Amino acid sequence: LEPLYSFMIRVRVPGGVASARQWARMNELSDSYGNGTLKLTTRQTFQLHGILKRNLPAAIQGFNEVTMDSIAGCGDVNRNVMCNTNPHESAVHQQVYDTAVAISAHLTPRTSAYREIWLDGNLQETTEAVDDEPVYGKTYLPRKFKIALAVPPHNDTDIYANDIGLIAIEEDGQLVGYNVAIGGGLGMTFGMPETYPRLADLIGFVAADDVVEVCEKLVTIQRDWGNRENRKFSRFKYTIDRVGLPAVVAEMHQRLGYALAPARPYRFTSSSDSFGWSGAPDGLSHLTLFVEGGRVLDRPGYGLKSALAEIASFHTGDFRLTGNQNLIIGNIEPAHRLRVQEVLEKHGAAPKAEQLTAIRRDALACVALNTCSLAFAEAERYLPTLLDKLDTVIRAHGLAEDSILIRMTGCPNGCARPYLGEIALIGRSLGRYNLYLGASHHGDRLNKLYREMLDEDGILRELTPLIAAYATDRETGESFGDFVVRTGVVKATVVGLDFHA
Ligand code: SRM
Ligand code: SF4
Repeated sequence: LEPLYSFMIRVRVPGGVASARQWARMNELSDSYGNGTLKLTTRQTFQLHGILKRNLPAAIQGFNEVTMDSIAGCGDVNRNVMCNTNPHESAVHQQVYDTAVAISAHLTPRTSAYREIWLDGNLQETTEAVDDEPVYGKTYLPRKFKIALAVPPHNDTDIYANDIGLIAIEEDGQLVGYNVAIGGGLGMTFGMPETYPRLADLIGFVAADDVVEVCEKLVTIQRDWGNRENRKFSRFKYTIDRVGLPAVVAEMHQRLGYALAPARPYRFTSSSDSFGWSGAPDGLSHLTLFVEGGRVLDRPGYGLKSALAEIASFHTGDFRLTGNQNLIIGNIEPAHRLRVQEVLEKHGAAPKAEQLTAIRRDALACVALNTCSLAFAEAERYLPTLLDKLDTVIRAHGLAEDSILIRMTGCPNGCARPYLGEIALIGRSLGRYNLYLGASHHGDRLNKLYREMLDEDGILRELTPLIAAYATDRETGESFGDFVVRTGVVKATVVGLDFHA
């Protein structure tokens, strides 16, 4: 008798935008085959947990009916391409989103195996034609590869954490191209200082029309130069540190046949989401909802999942998954604005952003226990409880509206991008966390280890005096991360190789 295996499936959503029909289908599939919840991930995809092995084909066929798939959700290929989500935030947003979709389409594996296994239900002898992978070749990549785009001043996709980060450059209201940053990646292993998180380095500017080609060349360099002997060192960041950034850039110029122009000026000011309504009340509007831990569910008194399912039945716009595990109900037509609000209120899921502290609104936690087999400790299920306690300290010091990025993961792989947390808690063992401090508020400086193996009392004991000092001694506009670096609580991490120093 075979054990009752259950699986997680990740569904790719380039740029995070799903139609109302797609949302409705994902919602149904999570009830029919999953554990009744939808997980919105830190890379703007859906995850369904608890799918029994026998139900995998039906679930995958269900995504396919609404033109969604799980190709490149995982594996040694380019993963979901991230993009800012709120169309209200920039006039060039649509063009940047179109670039994200174009990069995703260009780098999605062509293999027909997915269709044969999951959709047609009959594995055929593959032919040369269907197995032709123009970018990946026969070997695919040594490891996963990640690309994100952002439109300044919003770095809500944390572009520096990606193998390729693209920063949209606008001039006179027009998109002219992208600054290109390469070599970001966050995973590390405890006890192996040769592994480290690293932020992407800026290498130049490319015109909008050429950006897909630049991504392709960089992917092929990693395909050809990446370490295929030890997966611990096979991400692009290690390739770059092994051969040197200038060598990678020179090779890219050679493969392109031209050189990138110098990077153009830009400025990021934040990496969190802006909550509540935006857009024009008499035109299309957008509502950003806080989704704790990215988990869409119903529980007594709080029916977010039911509310969103009802909204999907009449909404003519879209659902936008943010890189901070939140959700934007996008492009709401004027006639539906009130109705959306009423449905959310009826289900007890209306935005209460103003009642939450900013630290909670901007928090990230990875899945961790009980579905992630790599977790040493809790994250998604525990962070809300810890935040109840931290909120008391935050409110006592008048910091309820001050955004401090707190991020928790159950292991050092970095799925909630903890190394970019102004405060980060990374699981070491059940109930014990390493505390990291001092990342910048907008994602361009890593944090640093401050204390090890803290339990909850230890976490509160360490953080309480730092929060109190921040409230009284900070300079105007100074973020918590900058404050702990300026006051010498931790040293700034300047480059990835300094992370453990
Ligand atoms: Fe992740 C592996 C969940 C974003 C770095 N990640 C996993 C697995 C699949 C565990 C496994 O391999 O068995 C987790 C599934 C848990 C579960 O039960 O659902 C998992 N990762 C997640 C998600 C769902 C976290 C979340 O709560 O939102 C995110 C889904 C992303 C997506 O939609 O594609 C997620 N993972 C990330 C990120 C953040 C990002 O991409 O912006 C990172 C750090 C960035 C990076 O890649 O450098 C990340 N995940 C990892 C790693 C370490 C990679 C490395 O280079 O060392 C692993 C382990 C591995 O690949 O061997 C991993
Ligand atoms: Fe699992 Fe670790 Fe990723 Fe959390 S950070 S989801 S514990 S692999």
